[in-house]
Amino acid sequence: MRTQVCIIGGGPAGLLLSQLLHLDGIDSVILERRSRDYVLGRIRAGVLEWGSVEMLRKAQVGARMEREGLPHEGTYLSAQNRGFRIDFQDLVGKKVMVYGQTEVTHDLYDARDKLGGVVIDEAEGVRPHDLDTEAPYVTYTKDGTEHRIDCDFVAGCDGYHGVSRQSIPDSVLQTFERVYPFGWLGVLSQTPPVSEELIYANHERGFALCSMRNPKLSRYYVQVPLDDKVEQWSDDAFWDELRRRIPADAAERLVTGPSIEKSIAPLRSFVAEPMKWGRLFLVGDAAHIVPPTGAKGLNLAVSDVHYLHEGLRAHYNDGEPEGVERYSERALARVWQSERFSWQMTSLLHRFPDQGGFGQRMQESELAYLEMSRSARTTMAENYVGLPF
Ligand code: FAS
Ligand code: PHB
Repeated sequence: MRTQVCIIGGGPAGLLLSQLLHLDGIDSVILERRSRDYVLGRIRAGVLEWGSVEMLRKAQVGARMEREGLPHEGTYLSAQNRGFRIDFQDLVGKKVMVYGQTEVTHDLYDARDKLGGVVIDEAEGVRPHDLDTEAPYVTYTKDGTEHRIDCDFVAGCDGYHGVSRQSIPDSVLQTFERVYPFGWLGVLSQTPPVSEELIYANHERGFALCSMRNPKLSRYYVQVPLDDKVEQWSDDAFWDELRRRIPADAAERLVTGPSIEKSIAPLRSFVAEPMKWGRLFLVGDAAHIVPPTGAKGLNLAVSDVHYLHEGLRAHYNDGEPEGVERYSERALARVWQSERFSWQMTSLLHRFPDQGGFGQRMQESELAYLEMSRSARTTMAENYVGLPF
């Protein structure tokens, strides 16, 4: 088989890139390790920057998001039992869209099917070859038969544990990492959200987040020690801990119910440089990870797709090589801005084992300054809604 762009990974990055390339007449094939049901069953991100909303519209994937998504013009932060609002619309004239990654992935798969996109799932042993030549190719096994795809470029959209980043020689690859000494215990429940907008809560017992997927489906998180196991947390224990950490008025309104999904995710900041080597591009989680505090993970995957799609379109349709050649430089500039913001939000809102009383007071005073200072809230809003591409 031959294609112009071979995409490894059928998550949001791979699917969105394939869809945008298709609309520009550039053919691609997606190789996905898991089954479609498995990919569609993952519960992950919940907030889209408006730039991501516009990218999904551009990809002709925005219709259900427009109908079912929840535009949010602000968010709440809280500390010491007091909440205050960051008014995105008033401060920076922008908003975000609450629409789950699960739904985005569903919509992308539907769009690829509608246009006859080629997504090969349950592809095993995917391996890119000759990436440092002008004739790369990718091999994989499906139903016991080995296959080869010849291509012009390989897009590594295969996430943090994928094969693409490992294909860049150690002598070339540089990585930067910070692992946080805690995780997030997340619960999905078919209950009405406690608040119209999200609540990010700083508390001396640890961070908590009140989010949602729709008016009948809530998503909550509490910070837990790294060695906690999800089995240790009954639903009642989770709800009791969440109530302790959010403002009393919200705690009183909280409607609890059985968890329909409950899991613990570790938190890390991670970046691999460069995001291009030979004919290989790293895209999304294959190149970087952010702690979910700033709601940037999925949005950074969309950001990379923006730069790579623009570069490949100029290469194929205009004979312009610059976008492809400068992909890594351009994508990384925005990656590091999101890494900075996600690290700052995580440092501000979580309880660190060694921070002591002084550290807690520093966090509380920074939150108090955010509440009193319009310019501080404007900075927070500008970063949260997403910096320009
Ligand atoms: P993905 O990991 O989504 O997709 C990669 C795909 O490649 C997967 O389908 C995988 O099966 C496939 N793959 C891997 N190796 C392969 C191989 N060798 N061959 C073929 N296919 C292969 N972000 C937020 O903004 N907010 C959140 O709340 C949030 N919560 C998260 C919770 C968890 C548990 C995790 C893991 C991530 C969370 N994220 C969150 C980040 C997440 O949303 C990612 O940023 C987003 O999925 C990135 O999309 P992709 O880059 O497409 O990577
Ligand atoms: C979510 O709804 O899953 C969510 C929202 C905002 C975040 C992280 C996760 O910062």
